[in-house]
Amino acid sequence: MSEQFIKSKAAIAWGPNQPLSIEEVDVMPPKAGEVLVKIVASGVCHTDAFTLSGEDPEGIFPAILGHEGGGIVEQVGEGVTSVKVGDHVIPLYTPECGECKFCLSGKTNLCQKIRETQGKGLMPDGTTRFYQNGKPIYHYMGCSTFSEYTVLPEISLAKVNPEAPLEEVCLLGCGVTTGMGAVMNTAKVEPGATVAIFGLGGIGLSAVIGAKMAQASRIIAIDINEAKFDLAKKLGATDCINSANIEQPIQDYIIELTDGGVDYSFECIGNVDVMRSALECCHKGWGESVIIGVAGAGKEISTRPFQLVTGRVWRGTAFGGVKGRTELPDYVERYLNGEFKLQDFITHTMPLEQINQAFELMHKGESIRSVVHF
Ligand code: NAD
Ligand code: AHE
Ligand code: ZN
Ligand code: ZN
Repeated sequence: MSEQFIKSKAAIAWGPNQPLSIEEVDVMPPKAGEVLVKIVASGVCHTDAFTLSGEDPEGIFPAILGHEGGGIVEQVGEGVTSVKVGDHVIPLYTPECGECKFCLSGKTNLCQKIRETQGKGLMPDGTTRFYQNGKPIYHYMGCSTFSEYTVLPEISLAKVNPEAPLEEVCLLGCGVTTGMGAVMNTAKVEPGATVAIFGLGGIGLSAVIGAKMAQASRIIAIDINEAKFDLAKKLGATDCINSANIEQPIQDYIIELTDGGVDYSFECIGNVDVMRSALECCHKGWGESVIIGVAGAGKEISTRPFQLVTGRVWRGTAFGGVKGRTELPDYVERYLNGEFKLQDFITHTMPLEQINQAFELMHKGESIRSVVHF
């Protein structure tokens, strides 16, 4: 263990379903190709709660969660050329190396250069940069933004315009980019199309923004928490449905409402039953359903194959299909140009010390996004 570590305040997840514990950790300096980042703010995404719940097959403890951050480069390791001290950056859980088979394919944003070690909570060299009393603490999704200081591979950083407030554009590190990207990149919703969006958290509401931008003619927003409907309407939803109040299967209801089904649907919850409804509410012959929600270990999706034989398409998306290093800076520019707002999403802000409240608010359905600051 190097002696040159710095001290950092961090929220440690010691085990499944335990509250995060704010403690001091030792952060090792960045190795070759790595960057030390001072995190300014981080959103709390449902995926953080999912992993903390113990449902994530890749969940590993003790770990420092958080993957929706914004920060400033503090120190660079040997050979790092694309960022320098003082640059404003957004950590990427989907890196972009530009040279792996996936990056070179031009068909996906799922760079696999460091996926194996990232999934084990480690840096690409197979070790961690976080320790406490000499014992390792694991990284999370290659980001660990619930720490004042974190280390990331250079390929996992998008350099963004320093004029953008990191307390807001941190949301582009996951939720908002995922929802908008799913609509515009993955589904490529066209003007006039009809859209159904299941789940109106940070992801679903961002999909509503994407659908409005794509000039969808009808944006049907579905949730079981009606408190989400005002914002959904403000962002462009044309219909809001509380699926808990519908007697018939929600897919049948939507098919009736839309003369045969929607052109595109998006599942933004992580519920495999709703994933089925989302597929089956799509129009025969061409309707496409995009899975965004993350389902727990052991869960499987099902439908009658006839649904696909008759032309519906089932697909999924990670980070909205966005290539982080080359495309995310432009999302920040579009935000700065006023194309969409982020403040609408930030229902709560709090210091890191109160991060457990962010999880409570999410579970009670009272927040869209909580942003913790350092
Ligand atoms: P969230 O908790 O903020 O929102 C989920 C919403 O779904 C809530 O409004 C809730 O009321 C609603 N809901 C729950 N059960 C429902 C049901 N049966 N029918 C209708 N609505 C229901 O979560 P979020 O942060 O918006 O994340 C949503 C999902 O997307 C999570 O599974 C998360 O892990 C996943 N996610 C995936 C990606 C990706 O790249 N694929 C990125 C970010 C988040
Ligand atoms: N580790 C889980 C899967 C979790 C998952 O699907 N993560 C999404 C991002 S969610 C962001 O909030 C993702 O990008 N997946 C692609 C990838 O390579 O992880 C499991 O089931 O093992
Ligand atoms: Zn996320
Ligand atoms: Zn790659």
